[in-house]
Amino acid sequence: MYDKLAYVGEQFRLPGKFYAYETVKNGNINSTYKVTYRGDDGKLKSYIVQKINTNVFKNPENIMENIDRVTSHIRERNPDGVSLHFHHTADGKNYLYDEDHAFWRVMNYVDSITFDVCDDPAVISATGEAFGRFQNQLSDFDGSVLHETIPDFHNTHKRLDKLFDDVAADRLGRNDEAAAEIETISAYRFQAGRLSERYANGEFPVRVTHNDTKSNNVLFDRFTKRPLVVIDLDTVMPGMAMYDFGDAVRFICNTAAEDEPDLRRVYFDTSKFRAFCHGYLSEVKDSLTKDEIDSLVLAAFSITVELASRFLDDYLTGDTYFKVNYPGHNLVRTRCQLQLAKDILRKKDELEWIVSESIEG
Ligand code: GN1
Ligand code: MG
Repeated sequence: MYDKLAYVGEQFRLPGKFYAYETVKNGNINSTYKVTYRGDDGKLKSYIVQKINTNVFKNPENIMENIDRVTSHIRERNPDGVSLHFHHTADGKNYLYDEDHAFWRVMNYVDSITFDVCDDPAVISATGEAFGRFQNQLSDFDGSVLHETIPDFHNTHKRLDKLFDDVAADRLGRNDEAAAEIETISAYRFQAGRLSERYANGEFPVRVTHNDTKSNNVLFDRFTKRPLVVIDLDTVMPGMAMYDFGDAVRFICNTAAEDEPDLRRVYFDTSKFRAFCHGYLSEVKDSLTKDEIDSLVLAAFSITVELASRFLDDYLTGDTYFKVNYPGHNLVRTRCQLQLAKDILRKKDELEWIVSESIEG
């Protein structure tokens, strides 16, 4: 890896001498490294180097074009904020294909912390604010100029259709092991696919959305614990605002990790939900429509079932999409997400009430 990263750094003309690198472990798709160089003045400076998974992102140049547009728009709205900058190679491109046709990019490293698990209500609320603000910053951005980097990314209805096609085919003979999960998703199918169907029918505004609002995609100031910048813009595309909300609470309100095998530890934490709603709605309560606000809780349920179906589909078809750490990892992830979806459904009334309470202030 050292040689490869040194080569990539050279192509992006990073100044100084390659000093060290470490692998950044979060992310199920791309490979991320923090690389550090020692400048001529002896000072250390770090960068983020990423290898994009071209099995998932078929046209990675399109991602870079989208990111360029979105980051410049955000910089105009918020000139004093921290922002993401991509380095260029000698031929002026913000990406590089190496000799194995792997796709690389390099960006500035922002000294910060991220939260995979978070118990502090102030930080959870600040995460909500950050994603709410991100939504607002893009409210006047023309989504039609964006490439659809992964078509139908959060079309839950289509995702579920695909899952059941693969269940019908059972190519690897893995259905038996997942029988209970297939049955649960089948029971949730109509309800979970409903919002995406209504969106396809034009019943909700088309927003420019982030589409991967995990809390560790917000960088925080180490000391003030205030949000600095929203990262991971690979899937910024037109979509439903409430799905960004839903994906964020799916991740941050889970009492356990996204792939927790012990389901007794997996709950949807209503206090964390209250904290997130507080921050998020303080930003967007006047910009979202009533229909969108009324669909926030259903969106949390829907995207949780959607992710369960994506993990399960990957399991049934041979684990080719998400990185897995052990055999059956995708099935464990599926079970965890379904446990969470079940708890969201059970607490639906309470969660709806928390949303309305947060709007009032
Ligand atoms: C993937 O790689 P990462 O962690 O940024 C996935 C998301 C899922 C997430 C689940 C392009 O995101 O949709 O919600 O895993 N990204 C893509 O952890 O499929
Ligand atoms: Mg991501």
